[in-house]
This record gives sequence, C-alpha cells and structure tokens, in this order.
Amino acid sequence: MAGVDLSRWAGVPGKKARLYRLFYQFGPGDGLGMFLPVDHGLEHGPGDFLPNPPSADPDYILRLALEGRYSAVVFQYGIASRYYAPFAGRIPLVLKVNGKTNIPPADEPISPLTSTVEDAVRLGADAVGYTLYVGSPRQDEDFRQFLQVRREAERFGLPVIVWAYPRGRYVEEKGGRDSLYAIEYAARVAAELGADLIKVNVPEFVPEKMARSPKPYDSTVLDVKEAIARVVWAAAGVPVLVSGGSKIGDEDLLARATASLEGGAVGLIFGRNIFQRPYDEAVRLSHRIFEMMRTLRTAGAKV
Ligand code: FBP
Repeated sequence: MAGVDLSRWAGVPGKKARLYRLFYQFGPGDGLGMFLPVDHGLEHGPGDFLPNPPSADPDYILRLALEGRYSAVVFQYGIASRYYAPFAGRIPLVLKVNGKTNIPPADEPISPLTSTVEDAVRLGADAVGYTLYVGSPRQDEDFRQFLQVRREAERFGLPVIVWAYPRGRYVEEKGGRDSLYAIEYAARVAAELGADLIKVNVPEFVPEKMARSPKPYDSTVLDVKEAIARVVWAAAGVPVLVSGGSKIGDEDLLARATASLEGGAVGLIFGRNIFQRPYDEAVRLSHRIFEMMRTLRTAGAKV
C-alpha cells in the first residue's frame, strides 16, 4: 500500500515540513493520515450533531482527536480561531478555507471563500482544505477562486487538500455525484489544478444511475478496493484521502477503510462516522482504524 512520499515536495520545504508533521509525526504515521473533519455545522447544519449532542462543542472534538490519535482536525475559521489555541502543537489543524450551507438548491453549487491561507498560517495550521465542485455550472468561478488559494498556499508553503467533489445538475445527468465517472474525473481535475492531496468519496455503482454515465463507465462495476485504485490512478501520483459519508456500522466502516487503503489511498477523513458515535465508542473505533492502518503498513513494508 501507498504512503505519502515526501520527496515529491523536496523543493518546497514549507510544504514538506508540514506534510511530515501530518503524515509522519502525528496519527498512524509512516506516510499515512487519519483526519477528523468537523465543518458539518456549516455544510449540513447543527442537525448533524443531534445523534450525539456533545459533539456540537469544538472542545469535545479536539479532545476526541487527541485521544483518538488523529493526524489532524479540520475546522472552519470561526471554530479554529476560538477553540484551537489550547491544543496548538498537540494536535495539527487543517483550516478549511471555503464552505457553504446546504440550504440553496444543489444544482449550481460553489463554495465561497471563508478565510485565507494567511489566516491558516497565523492559526498554526499545517494545511488548508478547499472544496472544488467539479462539473458545477459555476465551475469557471470555482477554478479562478482555487487558483487564488493555490497561489497563496505556494507563497506560504502550506499544502492544499482538495475536497474533489463532483456536484451540480450536469453531474447528475451523467450518472451522479457518486458515480465512478464523476469521482475519477474530479480527482483528475484536482490533480491537474495543483492539489497536494485529494479527498474523494467512495464511488457507488447504482445501475439506473450508471446507465447515464459515458462509456465505458455505464457498464463498469468495481468493488471498493478496485474503485479506489482507479481514482488513485486518475490522480496521477497526487495522494488520495477517502471520506466516510453518512454513518454506517463499525464493521462496514472498517471494511471500507481497509479496502480504500488496499486500493492505494494514503489516508482516511471520516467525520460523521466518528463524531456521531458516543465519545468512548468513537475513541475505540478510532483506535481500531489506527491499528488497522499500522498493521497494513507493516505488512506492506515486508513486501
Ligand atoms: P463525512 O465523513 O461526515 O462525510 O465528512 C466529510 C465531508 O467532506 C465534510 O468535510 C463535509 O462537511 C461533508 O463531508 C460534505 O458532504 P456533502 O458534500 O455530501 O454534503
């Protein structure tokens, strides 16, 4: 299995040092990452915290990230600027620099800027996160906005993690946001535009939706490991992180996580699947995922 190869950033010491912290000093290490993203209060509303009400408190999330042995937490600016200081240096931060609510219709999405790379540096973040809605009717605006973030990130030496999310009405016409066609394409676009890391959802193969995808995607059915391997291939060497999506059972989540890593992902970025569980259960599950990653890495190293 893969791990982040820092030699790719040999000429950019700022990015390399921060990626070293994220992928070698914290979390499972050895090139692998385990991230806890909690921007759902903005993206989906506080209803996402109702299954486990204490999770609405960012201090709770930071304690969970520390005890769960994560590589980093991911927050929006308002939360990071009020809650991160007591944890700075103890658990890395990824600052999400754009975001939106899910209240307007999802047919023409764009995620506007909510903070800057300079904010991220001041807060002590080790990377910034940017949601790119590939295929949206507003994609041209999104590309220009991303260009600005990518240039600032290069100037400050911060890695950019792109949430490569195919979205909008045209994507739905071609098989939907979870189709292999759309996710593979979004990962490639993120690589083409200069992402340092790419975050994707696991492709789904729903026959009625797939039928709307271009050939050969209309008839390609893969398991999780094979599907992630395809996305990793499309990403042209840019390391891939896999999202969790809505909450599923422990064993299903572990199976999906294992298959994703075996498919070549360098890490996991699970939000609801962790914080919607009661604290002790979330810590236990995080430790199981951590151990699974260490075991796979060790097995891989022997090959
Ligand atoms: P989950 O693991 O809970 O899916 O979180 C990952 C994430 O990318 C969050 O950062 C973000 O809030 C959310 O998913 C966006 O999901 P969607 O685009 O499906 O609304």
